[in-house]
Amino acid sequence: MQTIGHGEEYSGSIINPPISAMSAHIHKAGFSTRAIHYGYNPQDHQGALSPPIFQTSTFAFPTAEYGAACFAGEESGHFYTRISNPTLALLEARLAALENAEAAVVFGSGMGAISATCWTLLEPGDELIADLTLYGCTHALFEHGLKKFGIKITSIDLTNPSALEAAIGPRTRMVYFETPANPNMRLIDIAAVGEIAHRHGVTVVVDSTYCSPYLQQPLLLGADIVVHSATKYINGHGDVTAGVVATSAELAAGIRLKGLKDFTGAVLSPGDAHLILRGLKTLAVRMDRHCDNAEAVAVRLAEHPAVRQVYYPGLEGDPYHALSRRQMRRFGAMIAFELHGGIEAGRRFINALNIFTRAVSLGDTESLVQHPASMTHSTYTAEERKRAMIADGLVRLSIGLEDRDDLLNDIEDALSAMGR
Ligand code: 3LM
Repeated sequence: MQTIGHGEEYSGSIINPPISAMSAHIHKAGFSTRAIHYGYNPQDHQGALSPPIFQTSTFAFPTAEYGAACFAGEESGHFYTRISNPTLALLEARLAALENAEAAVVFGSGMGAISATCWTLLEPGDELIADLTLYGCTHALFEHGLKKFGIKITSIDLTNPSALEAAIGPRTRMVYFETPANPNMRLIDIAAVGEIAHRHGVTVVVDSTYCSPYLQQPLLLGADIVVHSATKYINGHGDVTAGVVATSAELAAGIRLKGLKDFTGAVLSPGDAHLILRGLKTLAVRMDRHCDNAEAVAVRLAEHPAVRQVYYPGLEGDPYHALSRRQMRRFGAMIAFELHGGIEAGRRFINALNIFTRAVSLGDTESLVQHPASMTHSTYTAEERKRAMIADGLVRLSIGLEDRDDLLNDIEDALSAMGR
């Protein structure tokens, strides 16, 4: 039973009215086949190859009784886009299929997805245990938002999962982490954390933005909820902000009816959902090319005498190399590194690049470069950054889809120019 008014109940059928019948062969198909076909049959839409965009905020009720039944949860039709919409429902079904989830809910941003999840599942007095390193705005949501409303935030080093056993208390409800972590590329063992958390009835939330569903599927490893900034690889073209939560049908229904509908209102535009559906079709080929380029860049940086340290799990000497081989399909395309000359050298390097674009965000076709301490992670105090292991001199690269040699040459040239 689910109600759209003030009712608390949301078990039973999720508000995701049936979309095109999904034939079993698509459900079991490979990743790209699902990314291209899942949940859509052109014959249901006058043969249109590309799914129509239902660019509407509201839906007409045939009768007053039908409208009331929708609000009472007795009818499953779409009736307001902040709750559900056919274009959003298709994207949700497709993303759920790619994450091996029962259901997904999409949002107008990654922060919308994360806040809706937290506001839905946590109560004042509850404890959230988070890893030491988080994306800057997630850190701000936890430290400045949730804390203000009586939720206890405990930060521990989850790269050592046994620390979790000791940290869990009677009010611990959620453990939250990114893997790989933005920006310092620490990796966390999802299965090991999940095993400990579940022994204590604690919900495991993984932000898998750096991987996209192509490189890592946390639910298969034991996580309960996976969140993404779909602004990044999932869309992949730098023209949309979006987020997604993929989880069980029951949790997704709660996050939709509370976190999305009432607590954040962070709804995604149907037009943007359409762009993401288009981006998803090439996710696998894009990710493979991102990874090919990043592997070459990481090796080149690691060999360069001006470079003090490269953080990339694909490098054999990286402390997370073995774990990345276990839980990721490939090593991803985010690289962090420090130069011997520290922050000043880092700034000179960033300013000397020509093909890399100086911009925050990640996962786009364009290679991007930014300075976490003064940009994405400037929500941390200097002291907090130290604890989170975000060095002041750290430079972050999001490796794009340009020709590999052009990227390598741009980096070589910038490293040489920096010394002059
Ligand atoms: C960034 N990150 O440049 P949106 N989770 C992770 C993220 O990296 C992000 C979000 C959630 C960056 C954005 S910084 C002002 C630009 C791991 C975003 C939040 O709300 O869709 O931006 O997702 O690292």
